[in-house]
Amino acid sequence: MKEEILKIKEDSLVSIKKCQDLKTLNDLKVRYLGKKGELTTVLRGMGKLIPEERPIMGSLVNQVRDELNAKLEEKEKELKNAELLKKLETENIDVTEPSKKVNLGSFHPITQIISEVEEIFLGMGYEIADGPEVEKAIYNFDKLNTPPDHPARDVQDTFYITDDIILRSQTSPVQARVMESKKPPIKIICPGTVYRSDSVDSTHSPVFHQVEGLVIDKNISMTDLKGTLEMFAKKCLGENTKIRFRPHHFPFTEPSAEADVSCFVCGGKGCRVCKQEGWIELLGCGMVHPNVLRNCGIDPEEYSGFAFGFGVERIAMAKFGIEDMRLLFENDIRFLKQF
Ligand code: 2NL
Repeated sequence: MKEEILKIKEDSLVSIKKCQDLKTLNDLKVRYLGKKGELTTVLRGMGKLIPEERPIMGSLVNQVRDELNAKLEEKEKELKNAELLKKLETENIDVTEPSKKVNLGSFHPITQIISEVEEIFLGMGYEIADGPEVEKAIYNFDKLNTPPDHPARDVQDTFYITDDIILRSQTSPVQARVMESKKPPIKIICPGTVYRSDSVDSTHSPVFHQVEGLVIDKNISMTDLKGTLEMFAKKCLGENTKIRFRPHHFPFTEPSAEADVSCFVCGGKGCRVCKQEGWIELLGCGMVHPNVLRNCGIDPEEYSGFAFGFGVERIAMAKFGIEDMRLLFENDIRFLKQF
């Protein structure tokens, strides 16, 4: 029996030593130490021995089993370690490999102009206000001194939802709402989308963008308007920009004017951008009509104010040299990537 045990010991130690993977190692464990394993079988045969030999053989089997267990454990650690090293070697990451190119987007030219205008006016102490695009006709027209028979209110020119509810044709209704809800001083600009029933061509779109501005306080005069808009023109189009005012008519301002700026491409000599004029029309403006103030709950004897408004598409087209307004709405990446 002793020889048998020692043979098992020798065989198993050789097998463990040669073993190359965890699966085989587990098979070896079952083969030698499992319930039906070789060593266990020997132990079962002890009954045939003479009583004096039993404890000797028993202790030998235990000794061999302990040694086998220790060797198995040691080998298992060794194999697991080797497996990990192999994994680390094959699954390594080359951090020097060039990465995939990320396609960074950019802001739409209209968004860029609006942000730039906002920065300029925030810097002059203005607040930014907004309001509904589906608006009551009373805010879009009546309160702004534009009565029901005014041509701008024709269904040819404005989108009607009902007789009283329209898509706003300007952002002034936002300003009317602010005047109603807040005591002067008021210094706001209102950028936003506006709608007019125009056919699409290279200079018209039924959906476009506007920025309007409004200042109401005691003793506001035309000089404040001129100084503010000159400052704006220089900050927006360059410090050498000159500005001129021409008389005009708007229902919501009196007096009213349009302001032109010297062409920022040719400086006034005449070029393609200013159509040989030397000047580019920038915006409409004026002193807020006393009727408008009254309609919005402000006493025109106590307060006065100025207002202005311009189309963002027109500024974007002039500034970026875009010749067709439709390009701003088609969202062709090849076009947008240029800004
Ligand atoms: C233009 C002209 C203008 C205003 C807008 C305004 C607003 C209130 C009161 C008085 Cl609440 N005026 N806005 C004034 C003058 C001109 O816009 O050509 N826009 C594209």
